[in-house]
Amino acid sequence: MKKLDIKKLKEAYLNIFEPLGHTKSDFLRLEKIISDAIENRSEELKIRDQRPHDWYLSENMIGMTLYINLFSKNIKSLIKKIPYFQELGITFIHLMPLLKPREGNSDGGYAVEDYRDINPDLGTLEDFKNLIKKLHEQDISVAIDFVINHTAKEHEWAKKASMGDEFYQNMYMMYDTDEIPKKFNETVPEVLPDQYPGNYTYYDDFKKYVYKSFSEFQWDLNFENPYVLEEILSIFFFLANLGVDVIRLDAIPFIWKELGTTCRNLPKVHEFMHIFHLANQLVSPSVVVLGEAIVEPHEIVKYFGDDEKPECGLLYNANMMVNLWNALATRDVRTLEIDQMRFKLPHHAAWINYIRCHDDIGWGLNEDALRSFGFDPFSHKQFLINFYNGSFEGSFSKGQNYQFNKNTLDARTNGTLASLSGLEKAINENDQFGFEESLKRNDLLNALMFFAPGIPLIYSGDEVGILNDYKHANDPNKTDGRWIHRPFFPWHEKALFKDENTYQGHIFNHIKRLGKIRKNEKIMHSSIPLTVIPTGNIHVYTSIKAYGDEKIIGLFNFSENHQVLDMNEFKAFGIKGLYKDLFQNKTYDMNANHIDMYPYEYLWLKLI
Ligand code: OTU
Repeated sequence: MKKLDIKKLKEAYLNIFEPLGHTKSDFLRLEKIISDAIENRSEELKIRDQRPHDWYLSENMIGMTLYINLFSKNIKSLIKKIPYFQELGITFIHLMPLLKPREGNSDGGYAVEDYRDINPDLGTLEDFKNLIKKLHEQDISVAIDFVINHTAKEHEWAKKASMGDEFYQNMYMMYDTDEIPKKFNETVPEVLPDQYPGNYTYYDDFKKYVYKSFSEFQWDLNFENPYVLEEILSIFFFLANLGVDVIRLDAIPFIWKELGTTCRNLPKVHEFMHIFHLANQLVSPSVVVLGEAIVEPHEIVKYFGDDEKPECGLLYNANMMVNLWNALATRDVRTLEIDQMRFKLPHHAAWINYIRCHDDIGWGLNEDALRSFGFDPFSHKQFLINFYNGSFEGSFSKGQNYQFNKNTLDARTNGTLASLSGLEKAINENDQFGFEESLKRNDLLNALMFFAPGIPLIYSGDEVGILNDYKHANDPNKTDGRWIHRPFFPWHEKALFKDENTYQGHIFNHIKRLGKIRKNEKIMHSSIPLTVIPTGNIHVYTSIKAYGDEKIIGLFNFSENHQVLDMNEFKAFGIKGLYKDLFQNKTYDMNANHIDMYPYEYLWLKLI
């Protein structure tokens, strides 16, 4: 084992656990777990570990996220779909929760009953290992979820705890009286105020109050207990040793709780993330930790850590996701311009860029920025909620409110990319102009997602313009509103994917082209940040990526009107001479006085 790394790990461990009364001898148990995991790592994976440590920063990375059962039924049949991924240029697949969930409603698999087994509806561990092998053979890397904040209340530990076993009760946060739980409720915001208000549940059969952040059946683990970390890390290595390339740690901001706080993003969470990084380096150094932290913009970026103290390798760029929708509704790109995508990140870090995912859109905009542009954050959020649920006059969107709070009027938004950006409404109203505009909006958002530094991640179905599914609630396990944007994949429309005259084919082929062009340009490597060019036009997001002698300018018109950009600002950035649009091969003379842009047009201009 690398001595230096184990020393660092020990320090990080003792930082957390020494004040809680644990000692160096407790650390020996963790050391043993690590040496066992190293031993269990196959020779094949050890060879895979030798690939460049920053493999996931490559411009080659194009991601897709999908539920196996919704996409292809099960793991075996997913293998048959590999050619589909190849045709689209996908090189990275995030498989939504596939470990054995509780029966019935499992929050889409985020309530796990057994982390060491596969959901029997999807297949077996052997099937899964075989799938990984097949994907690796085609240079497609694989991410899976690891839900570390909570287990299902049917997990073996939880069952033992509810039968009175104290050791297992200590794995969770359980209380005899409601004194402490009530105090938590005073400062901890609710995630699911609609269905599961509050942060605890009382169980009469075993007379305990149990802490839960999400649903009643998802019990939070107690990270103050070193045995929890040991179990969690040994499962992490179990998953890594199956051959997965990326492990998505779910809901990380929630794992550490302290009375009197919001129990989100506390400093200790970062200590734990650093521990994950160090332990991973020891056992499975080519595996990447993807942190799921959908929190305020300035809190998200902290989960990368820094070069000295790295944490996650990948994070969701939730800030950009929200700003994209904001820009589309307002036709104003100013919040996008101060987005996180322009930051130079630590060497090990990259964003996952996405337009929407399996979850709702939470309107976590940068409030200071909004105020500085003259928007009142509260009323602006109300505008966005109503714009995207379609009730705002002139809206093109067909989303739905999620977790609407009638006291605060707060809500989040559900809907597929196509339905949110106008396609569903246009089809319903037989509106040809709206239809064409909605495709342009779709293309624009995808083009910016592919241009931004980081890995573009498509939610399966959005590449063929999938619309909202209003039938989900007929399934008693799918009453949660987020199922509206998690429909079955429309294989019955497959013939249309190749026909550019259909919306399915139009979007599909556009994504294919974006991927091809991106993969061809070294400058699309995730380590290369972009710089915003302040053109004075608030409708066009204008930015440049530069690397050595290479330059690419990205221009994205978020309005339905023609726009004219004054070239003076460009000159201040040393931009002159001829540039070629990578999509239409059209040449642009940057010595001219202005550039004209069509409604919703985007350009990737490369210096020639
Ligand atoms: C995650 O989301 C998953 O993505 C959800 O699908 C799960 O339901 C949930 O965890 C529980 O496992 O609040 O509304 O900052 O925003 O963890 C979604 C992180 C969520 C949270 C996020 C959570």
